[in-house]
Amino acid sequence: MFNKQTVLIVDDSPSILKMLASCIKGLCQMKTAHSGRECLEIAAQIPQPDLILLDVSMPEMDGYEVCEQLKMNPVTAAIPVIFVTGLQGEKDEEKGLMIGAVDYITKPFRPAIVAARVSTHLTIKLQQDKLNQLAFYDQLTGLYNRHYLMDVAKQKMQASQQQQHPLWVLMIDVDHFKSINDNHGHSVGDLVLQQVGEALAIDDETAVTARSGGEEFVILFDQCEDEEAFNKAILLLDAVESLNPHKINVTISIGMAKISEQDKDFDSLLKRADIALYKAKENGRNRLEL
Ligand code: GH3
Ligand code: MG
Ligand code: MG
Ligand code: MG
Repeated sequence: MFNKQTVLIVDDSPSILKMLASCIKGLCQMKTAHSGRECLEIAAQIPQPDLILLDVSMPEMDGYEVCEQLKMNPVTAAIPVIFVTGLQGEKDEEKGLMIGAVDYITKPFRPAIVAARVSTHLTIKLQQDKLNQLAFYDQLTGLYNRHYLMDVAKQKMQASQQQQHPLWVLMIDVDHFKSINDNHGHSVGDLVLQQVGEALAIDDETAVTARSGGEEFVILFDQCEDEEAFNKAILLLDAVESLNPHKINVTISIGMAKISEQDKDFDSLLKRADIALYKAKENGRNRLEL
């Protein structure tokens, strides 16, 4: 789950880039950037760097400005930054740390010190990533968990109300899942949940899929008109029905609700999706209801 970490080294001097790279060789993978602008670009690309070694004195945009921009952008704000700079004044270091850098190394640097500090901050970053993984993701399916869903749902709901675009919520429950467990065992049940999770994980920027608990999933469709929302939901019914893990017939029921003016909070939208899900179960399962 956690790949080898990557450090982005940023300096306008090619020889310093080379020296820094040789200091941390073996600790991590490396990328390089020769300017602030290039750094901002690479930092936002997936897979993102785990740490940035940032020069201060560079033409066009200096390292302080680069760091400020990294910290202002939610996409890059969590990447730790270490300044590596010829500026040795107390005020320079103070400024670097005040704008959010985790460390400050002065040139000329000692290779062993660079390696030790990079290693420390990579360890902290790895621990942070593991905590985030536990806090926001479901460990069985790799989907988002209920906690993350509730956070993101609040934000999406606000944006939907402000910008007047539709938001859909789908509440999804595996049909007769208890009998799958009873007939095939709990570990096969777990495997079924993993496969259902994969089938529900829509690769689409406007969709968020979460396992909300047990054999229940919630999907948000953002900025999605009615017809598109129904079509996508029908594809999900089909995708799950065609899984057939261990030749077991698996189906889901879906309750759908669209945001309306009466929804004061996400719970009220979720409640309507839940009522629709209950209807889908009552009407025979393997179907969707509104
Ligand atoms: P319905 O069609 O009405 O939804 O019936 P159902 O059998 O799916 O519903 P019920 O709520 O009776 O059973 C859900 C079962 O899901 C009971 C519980 O033991 C099982 N379950 C919950 N979480 C997990 C899990 O993580 N792994 C496995 N294998 N089973 C789980
Ligand atoms: Mg420079
Ligand atoms: Mg259930
Ligand atoms: Mg069920």
